[in-house]
Amino acid sequence: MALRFPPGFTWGASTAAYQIEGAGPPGSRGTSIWDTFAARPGRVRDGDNGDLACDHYHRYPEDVQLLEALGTGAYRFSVSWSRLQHAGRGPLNQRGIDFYSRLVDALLDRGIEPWVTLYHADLPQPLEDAGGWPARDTALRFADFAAAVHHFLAERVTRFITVNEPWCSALLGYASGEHAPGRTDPAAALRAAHHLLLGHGLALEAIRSIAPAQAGITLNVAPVAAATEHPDDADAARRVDGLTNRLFLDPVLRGEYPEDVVRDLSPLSNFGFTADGDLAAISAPMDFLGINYYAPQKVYGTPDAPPVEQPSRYPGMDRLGFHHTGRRTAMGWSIDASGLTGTLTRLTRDYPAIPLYITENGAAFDDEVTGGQVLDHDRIDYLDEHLRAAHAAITAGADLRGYFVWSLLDNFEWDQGYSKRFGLVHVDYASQERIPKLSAKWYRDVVQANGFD
Ligand code: IFM
Repeated sequence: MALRFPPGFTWGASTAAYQIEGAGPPGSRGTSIWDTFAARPGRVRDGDNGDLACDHYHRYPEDVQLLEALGTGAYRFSVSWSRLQHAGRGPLNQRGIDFYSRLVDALLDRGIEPWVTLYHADLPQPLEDAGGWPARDTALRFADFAAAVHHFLAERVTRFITVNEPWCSALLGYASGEHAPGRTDPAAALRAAHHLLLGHGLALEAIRSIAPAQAGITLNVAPVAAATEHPDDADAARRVDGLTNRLFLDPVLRGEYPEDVVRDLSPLSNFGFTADGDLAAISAPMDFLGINYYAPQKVYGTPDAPPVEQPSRYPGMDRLGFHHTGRRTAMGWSIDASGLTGTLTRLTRDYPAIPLYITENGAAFDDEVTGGQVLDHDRIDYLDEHLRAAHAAITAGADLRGYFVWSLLDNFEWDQGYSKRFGLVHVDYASQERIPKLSAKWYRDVVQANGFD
């Protein structure tokens, strides 16, 4: 069925610094927690790391041309904190400023609006050594960094995302240890979550003090359902929804932590890390909320739950089963676009009056290059279904203003290294050749039509 998005709808593609840039010339980037983590045996699949990645540092002109060919009016990328401040504090490094200036200018020359994410997973290692996100000072350092970045970009960039997916940085980084810095300390993970949110609030204030900007945070929001009607499963679903979604949405959009989640977590923490004024800073009005959507989750909490599929990411919940059913991506994640409609309508109902952007949505598949082509019909199907689901939410009243595909390029998928390919553009990591996949051509047509015929 033909379908059109609202006039002025933003179309874009997303990436993140550590996942694509590579280190660049020797000495041009400080060490981040991902460099350290990737150097530890067994932490990243196949021993991969971000030393070269897509070598975007050198190849950004070609990547900007790929974006131009897609026809998207927007590009979301992150700035590397450890490139701009090797130690996570002090004046910005000139080589880093020059790199991002060149990138921003190249985008603006082609009429592509830069959407800059200020923090996307790559904390400078010296700040981790000083306590990392569980330490309050990291939030203050981040606000200084955000102000300095806005200072040099202010005349060219007006769209900022403060923090990407604080859930991942806090809970995968400090509770389950699947992501850098690889700590397994649930109480520290809760402090990290609070300080990531505080960093967001302080950064918002700092960047607005420099020049007007449109700014928001990006949260990974996922629908969580009980696997059965058993009360233990229902309670597990409530708790996981609390820890995945409401622990972040409520402070940002309501200025409070959800009571039931605070109660659940009381054996681990009394939330004494929340100082006077923190929640006011965290809930300062934003211009938009960014949503990263990939898959719904089904949760078991019964004693006879199927075995846990991963180390516990949920502080205070050690026995927990997750199931992904039906069609899945190469990540093993369920494909269920109705979860996106549900997420957007839930946000509209429970947290009204905030414009929404899907800042990431996409899927990894085991793409094959045949005769110089990648015919990724499975990715096209995934994107098609999710865009239709997003459109259904708009029809139902969601104030959705834009959509960014994850990702422009195949890239370093964190603990999965280069084994998972999310890009619209295939990257041959040995030669660094880029091949736009069939999905890139498909997306170009969607962008051009502002929908589907
Ligand atoms: O690659 C990541 C990205 O860095 C953050 N959101 C999820 C993507 C896929 O896992």
